[in-house]
Amino acid sequence: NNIKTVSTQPIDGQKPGTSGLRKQVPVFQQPNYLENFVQAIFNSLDGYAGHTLVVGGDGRYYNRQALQIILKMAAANGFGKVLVGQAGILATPAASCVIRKYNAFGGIVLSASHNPGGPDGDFGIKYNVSNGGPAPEKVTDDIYSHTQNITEYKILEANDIDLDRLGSTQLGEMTVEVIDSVDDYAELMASLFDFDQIKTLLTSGNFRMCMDSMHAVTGPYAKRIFEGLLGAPAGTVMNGTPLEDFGKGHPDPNLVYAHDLVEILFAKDAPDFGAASDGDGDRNMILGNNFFVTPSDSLAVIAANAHLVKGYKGGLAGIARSMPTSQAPDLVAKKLGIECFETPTGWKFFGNLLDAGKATLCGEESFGTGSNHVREKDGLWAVLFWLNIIAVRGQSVEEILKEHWQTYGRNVYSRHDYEAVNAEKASKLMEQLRGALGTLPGRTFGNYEVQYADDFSYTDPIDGSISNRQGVRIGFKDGSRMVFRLSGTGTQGATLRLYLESYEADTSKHGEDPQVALGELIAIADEIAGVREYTGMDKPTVIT
Ligand code: VG1
Ligand code: CO
Repeated sequence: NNIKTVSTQPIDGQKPGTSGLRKQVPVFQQPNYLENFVQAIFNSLDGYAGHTLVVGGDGRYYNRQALQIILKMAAANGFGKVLVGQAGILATPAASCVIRKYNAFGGIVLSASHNPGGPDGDFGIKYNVSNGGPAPEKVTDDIYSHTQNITEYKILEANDIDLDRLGSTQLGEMTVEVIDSVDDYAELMASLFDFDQIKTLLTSGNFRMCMDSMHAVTGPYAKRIFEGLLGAPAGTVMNGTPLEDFGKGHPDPNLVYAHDLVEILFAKDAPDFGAASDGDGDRNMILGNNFFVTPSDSLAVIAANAHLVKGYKGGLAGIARSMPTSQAPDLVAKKLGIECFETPTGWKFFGNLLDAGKATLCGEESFGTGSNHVREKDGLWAVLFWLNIIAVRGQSVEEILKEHWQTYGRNVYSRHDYEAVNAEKASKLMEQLRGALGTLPGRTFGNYEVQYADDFSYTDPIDGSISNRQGVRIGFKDGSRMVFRLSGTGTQGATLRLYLESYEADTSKHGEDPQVALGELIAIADEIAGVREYTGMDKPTVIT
């Protein structure tokens, strides 16, 4: 047969981060770089012979080439079948949906999410397990150790597969089936949300929405769902054609990078609702007319209103949020009498809680929200959830938020990112901070007295696995918090993330700009950690 065994050597630095292996495209294009990592994934797996693998990506530069390599390697390594999205496209939540629906053994998702794409941009690859979610740390650690010991990889010598034509083809002993990228996902959405009610809202003539797909993967999904199934006017989806370089943009749905949408929603005659998603479709930003919804608040509002939505009428088992996410969801959980779990950053930590039926909704401050319908965060799901809530309540985004704050108080929140910092200096900042933890409790800074200071450690309540050093948190007597951690998704230098939160019960202060409300905490963070000194920057690169 045509299976070729190629000898190779370990390549340094193939350690998966918060969400898979992400590097600049030229790094992935080095001889054997991708092949080594893919073989390491396969070497770490047991019992997949004859089973199904799902593959697809966000359509960025190098997606198609990488897919051809992965298909031939999957065939050479004994998979029975591969399901691949048409044109190589599968949004991350859609890949999760497909893995679950067809009981696949696992999946490979090609994406560097919100990082820019193109020949000089980033590329990424991650492995998802049979529940449809990102591989847990135990698996990613195992993959990493295989990359350090690899000696050969297997690949089938064959012609490339036509990824644009739907249907099945034989690749050696393995079947490749090119599937419609949207069908299964759209069907799942229709099962969770009241499409008739949302359609009535979108076609009523007095509700306007705008969805920015940022030239990234959700274009075809958003067009089919909003403009097709839900009857929104053509043009509702902007930047809706996936491009290999995302139109040279930075497909990160926040107030800085989703500027096209922000301009429209913060104009005088703005539409009622705006949303954006990221490169691979798992993040979302929700905007109202001249109004921004903080992701942590979005999770809290979704939880508080879940009983209004078809797929969640039965109630929530629990909520889970990442540690740096604000405590707004905790307040909703308390009122509902359900548990709110606090996990490390990264969606892989939600998998066990979802599988065990302990949590129904999950979210992160980084514009990620999702539920037990798949095992990834899901951008368009969040947009549909909001539309469904609006359709039922008949209120504006701003009204919904203000009522929410009236009921629960407001968790004023902001994240400050310092990007492309010298990696050594960033580690030094974290080290000195860790060293000072013991000295902080009891100390007073201005109006704030430190109650606790620690480096977050998480014990998974389901399998007992422990993850240490997940971020330094400093909590104050009045409930305010700050968290420091280094990003695990960047590809250049280090990114320092500073997360700030304070609680405001006084309704008359709910309109205040978070940067003002958090002003003193921001100054204290600098005093404690020496942010400006170590980063050499006097202000953050991005504020969300
Ligand atoms: C960031 C976010 C984290 C998110 C991760 C993957 O990680 O902070 O909340 O889960 O990106 O999201 P980090 O380590 O850079 O802080 V995505 O949409 O990039 O897959
Ligand atoms: Co993403």
